[in-house]
Amino acid sequence: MKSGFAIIIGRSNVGKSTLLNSLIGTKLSIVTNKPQTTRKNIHGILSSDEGQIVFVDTPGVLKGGHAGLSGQLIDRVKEALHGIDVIVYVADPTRSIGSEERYILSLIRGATVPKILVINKIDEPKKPYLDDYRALGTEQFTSVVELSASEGTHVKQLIETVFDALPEGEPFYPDTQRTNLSKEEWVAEIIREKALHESRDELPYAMHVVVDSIVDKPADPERGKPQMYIITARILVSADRYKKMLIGAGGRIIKEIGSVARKELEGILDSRVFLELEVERDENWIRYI
Ligand SMILES: Nc1nc2c(ncn2[C@@H]2O[C@H](COP(=O)(O)OP(=O)(O)OP(=O)(O)O)[C@@H](O)[C@H]2O)c(=O)[nH]1
Ligand SMILES: [Mg+2]
Repeated sequence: MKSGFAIIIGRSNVGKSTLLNSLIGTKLSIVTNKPQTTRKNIHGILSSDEGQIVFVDTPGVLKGGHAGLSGQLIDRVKEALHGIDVIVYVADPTRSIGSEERYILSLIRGATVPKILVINKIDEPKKPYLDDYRALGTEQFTSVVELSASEGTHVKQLIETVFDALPEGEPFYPDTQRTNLSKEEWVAEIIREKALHESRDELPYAMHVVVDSIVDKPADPERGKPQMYIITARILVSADRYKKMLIGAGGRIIKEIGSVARKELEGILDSRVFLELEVERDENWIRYI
């Protein structure tokens, strides 16, 4: 049996979280078209006859952005690099190799583990920088896999390439476990994804979601009651003006966020969900991430 940790690293928006979800076959990590969506290192556990791969989705490296947040996120990436067995570096061939790429390459330069370059988004009709990344792959990586995380093309090939690179070993997690996230953390992420979709300007960098409780009410067929989760959550923002933006006129925005999140949670949890959502000002939210 093989086992080990494979870090998924790359600049913001290249599709690292989309790839994690595609590798595991379920939605563990949230995805948006905004940079700095992922904020914590999320383990996606893949167990098969060959062994176990723990993929670690990390925050995207972004130059600029919110100063405090960016620094904290880079620290997370550096933490995730410790004790790793394989590096999966994700690149986007629609964007040129820039200072962010050079910075990440410098972070992994000294690593002695196998390095796989994933060139993602091959479904995109225009990939002007494809040859640049292919050249980078030949120069600095052990192998290169071109794939589409969103369409699932060649994702299996990546799994095989990672297994080939892993050492022999025992699994780290029970083989039915899919992630290191608690149910509360995962639900908070789903809500944050919906809030990000609804928010513009600097709001994405001024917001955090906390789930305070999840009560699981088992089904009661005799009384005709289905299984139900009662979830209480808060969206924390750093200033009153953000609170106003998230609530919207007559509560329109927060209602929309709650309703879209509830529907998605019901689908994934295969249960009724009652979601109680509030917006609260807390200028110290960044401490909780
Ligand atoms: N066309 C295309 N788009 C993709 C693909 N994979 C991801 N995307 C899109 O790229 C955007 C960013 O995806 P994410 O998975 O959130 O990217 P990320 O690298 O995790 O971003 P951060 O967490 O902010 O670092 C989203 O709009 C995705 O839908 C792909 O294979 N093809
Ligand atoms: Mg992400």
